[in-house]
Amino acid sequence: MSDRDVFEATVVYKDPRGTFILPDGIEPHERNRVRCVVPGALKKRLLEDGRVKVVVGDRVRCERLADGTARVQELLPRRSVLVRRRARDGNRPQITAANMDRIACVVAARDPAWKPGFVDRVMCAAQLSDTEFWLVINKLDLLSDSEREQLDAQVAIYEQLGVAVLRTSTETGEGIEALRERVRGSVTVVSGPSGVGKSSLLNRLGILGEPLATSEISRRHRKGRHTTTSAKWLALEGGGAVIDTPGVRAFGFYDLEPEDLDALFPDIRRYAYAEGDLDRPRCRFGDCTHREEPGCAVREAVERGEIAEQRYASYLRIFASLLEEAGRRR
Ligand SMILES: Nc1nc2c(ncn2[C@@H]2O[C@H](COP(=O)(O)OP(=O)(O)OP(=O)(O)O)[C@@H](O)[C@H]2O)c(=O)[nH]1
Ligand SMILES: [Zn+2]
Repeated sequence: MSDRDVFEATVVYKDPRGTFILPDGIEPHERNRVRCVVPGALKKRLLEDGRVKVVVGDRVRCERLADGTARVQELLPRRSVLVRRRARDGNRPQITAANMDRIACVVAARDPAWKPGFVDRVMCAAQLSDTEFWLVINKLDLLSDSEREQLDAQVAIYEQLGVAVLRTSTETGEGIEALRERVRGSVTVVSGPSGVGKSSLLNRLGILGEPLATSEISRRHRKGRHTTTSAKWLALEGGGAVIDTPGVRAFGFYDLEPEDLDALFPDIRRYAYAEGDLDRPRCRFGDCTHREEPGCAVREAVERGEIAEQRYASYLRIFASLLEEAGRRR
C-alpha cells in the first residue's frame, strides 16, 4: 500500500448506509464526502476500551479502497466528547459527538417558550463534558420591549455564571453576524428543542454545502425519508464547523449519581463546598444533597437570594430524575 492510500479525515455523518468522512486537505464540501466502513475488529476494540464507537466529529485514519470508499484503520485521540445517556437502553452511554470546543444551546424567546430547566440540563451536560457553554436565544423579533426586559432579567442569571448569552433573530438579522464571527474557526455543538429556528440559524452562519431544510412541510418530508437521528458535522466558511444534533426533548446523563449533581451547577457548588473544592463541604452533613437537610449552605443561599430560585428548582428536578433512573437500574 502506498502512502497516498492512507489519509486522515473527519467523521461528518452516520446513517444506516455507513459512516461518512471528509478527508483532510480537500474542500470541506458535502459533495467531497467519502463513505467508509468501520471494521468489526475496531468496533469491538472501541467498545472494550470505553471509546464506544466512531462518532460525528471524530478524527480517523483511513485507507482508500479500490471502489472509492474507505476503511477506518484507527480512531485518533479525542480532545472532548459529548456523552448522553441512551434513551432506551438505560445507563449505556450514547456518545453524540467528539472534538467540540463548546455546546451552544439554542432556544426561542417564544413560540415555543424556552424552559430554563432544559437550558440547565444542557449546561450540566457541558459541565460533564468539560466544555464551554453558550446560550443562544432566537426569535427575539417576537418580543415587545417590556418582554425583552423580562428576558434580560432572566438571562442575567446565566451571564453572572459566565455563560455567553447571544440574542438572535433570523427575521431581523439581529445578532447573526456576531454569532457567525464567534463560531468561525472552532467546533460548536448546537442543540435545542424542535422549532426554535435552529436550522434557519445554521443556514445563516455560512455552512458549506446544501442548506438545511427549515419549513414545516420539508421537515416532515425529511423525517419520512430518513429514520436516522445522527448528528451532522457542517463545515463553516472560513474554517471550523458546527455539529447539528437532532432535536432533543431531554438530556439524560450517563454515569451520573444524584449526589454528584451539585458539582455540575457552578452556582450551587460555590456554596456547597469551600472554594468549590469537593473535599470541603460546607453543609452540616458532609453528604448533604441540599434538599431537606438541616444546616444546608445551599438552601440558605437560596433563601438569601444568592442562588437563583429557578436554578435551584432545576437542580431539584434533575436530582429527582437521576434518583428515579438510579432506582430503575437497580
Ligand atoms: N419570528 C421568527 N421566526 C423564526 C426565526 N427563526 C426561525 N423561525 C421560524 O421558526 C420555524 C422553525 O424554524 P426551523 O429553522 O425549521 O426550526 P428548527 O429548530 O430547525 O426545527 P427542527 O428542524 O424541528 O429542529 C420556521 O417557521 C421558521 O421560519 C426567528 O428568528 N424569528
Ligand atoms: Zn446542603
